[in-house]
Amino acid sequence: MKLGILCHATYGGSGVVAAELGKLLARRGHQVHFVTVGHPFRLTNYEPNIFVHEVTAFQYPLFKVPPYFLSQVTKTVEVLRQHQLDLLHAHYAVPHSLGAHLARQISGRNVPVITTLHGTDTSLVGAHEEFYELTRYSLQVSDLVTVVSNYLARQTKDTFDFHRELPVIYNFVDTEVFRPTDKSLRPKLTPRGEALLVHLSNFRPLKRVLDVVKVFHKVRQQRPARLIMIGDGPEKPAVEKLANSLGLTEDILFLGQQDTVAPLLAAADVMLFPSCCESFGLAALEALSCGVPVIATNSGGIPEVISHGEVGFLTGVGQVEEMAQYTLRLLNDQALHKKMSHRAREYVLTKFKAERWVERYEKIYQEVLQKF
Ligand code: GMT
Repeated sequence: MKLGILCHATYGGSGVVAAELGKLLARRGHQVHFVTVGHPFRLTNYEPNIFVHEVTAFQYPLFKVPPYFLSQVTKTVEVLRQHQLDLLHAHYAVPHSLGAHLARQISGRNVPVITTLHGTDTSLVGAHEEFYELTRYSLQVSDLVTVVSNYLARQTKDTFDFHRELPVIYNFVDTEVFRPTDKSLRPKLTPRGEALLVHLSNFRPLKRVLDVVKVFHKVRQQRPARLIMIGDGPEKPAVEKLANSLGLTEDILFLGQQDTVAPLLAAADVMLFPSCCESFGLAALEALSCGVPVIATNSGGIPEVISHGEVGFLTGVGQVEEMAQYTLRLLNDQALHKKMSHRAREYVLTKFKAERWVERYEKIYQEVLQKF
């Protein structure tokens, strides 16, 4: 098949899923064309069958900001025609679903549009009155809408009064890249052999990054430990301020955005993932694949990813004390940690291995094309 993928190129789960999906589809022999504003951050090396069509900013004094959306539609029209695409797959409803729909109308190439919802596109952005009607319309004109968890399916039905089928295609992980064995960075990160905790996110308020520091503070009062914070975003100044006021600056490493996160995750003992609302939680899945148990909340789709007591522990949102207790339990009981770490890896291999879910997307493409 010749596939067009519209996705965000910035750091974030939806862009990761789209990029990883494209890579694996290309390896299965499909031709994959990304149409993006900026270069997708997980597509760093050349891969056969992958083509990236970056949208260029159209500058004109009349425009306060370049109309990227229109340029992305134009680029998609061009790619649809020139490469005779069979299908468009929009990741993240706003604005890609509408963009794909407009491009097919303008191009005169009547191809199916599949929209994959990732969470914040419907819960925060799409549900906002600014974009509600536009998002609802985009879902209606898509030939198929998929979601990344059962939780998101329910939420989408309720928010948009959407009653067509919503196949759940979970996030997945390349278990060859995210693997437990690469511990090469550990001595650099914990030079004195301390326990190592990790957090990875875009530091938006819903990630509750301040809770990460509060949990770490409690753990740190009981035993030597360090924390690596991967990512960047609006909450970072507040987090740094809190770390400073608690005297933790020596023990917290703010690494900023990183292109290669697997060896950093694999070096850690426990991941802290205290989000208040998460449709799935890809970062947690990547940690589990590295054999790192996760302390998270029982909100949104997280319980579909983390089974409490098996591969990590779940608490209510904001239950900092409980999170710290679970973390300490894991750090202080080596046998328990080993058991959970092993189970986490096995669990990912059986439930979330990339090939399984990529095949599911491929099958869905074929079914949609047959019916179209
Ligand atoms: O978590 C974010 O803020 C980024 C966001 C995105 O769209 O890039 O992630 C969403 O999509 C991921 C991939 O499907 C999911 O694993 C995340 O859970 C989801 N984030 C939220 O629901 C908050």
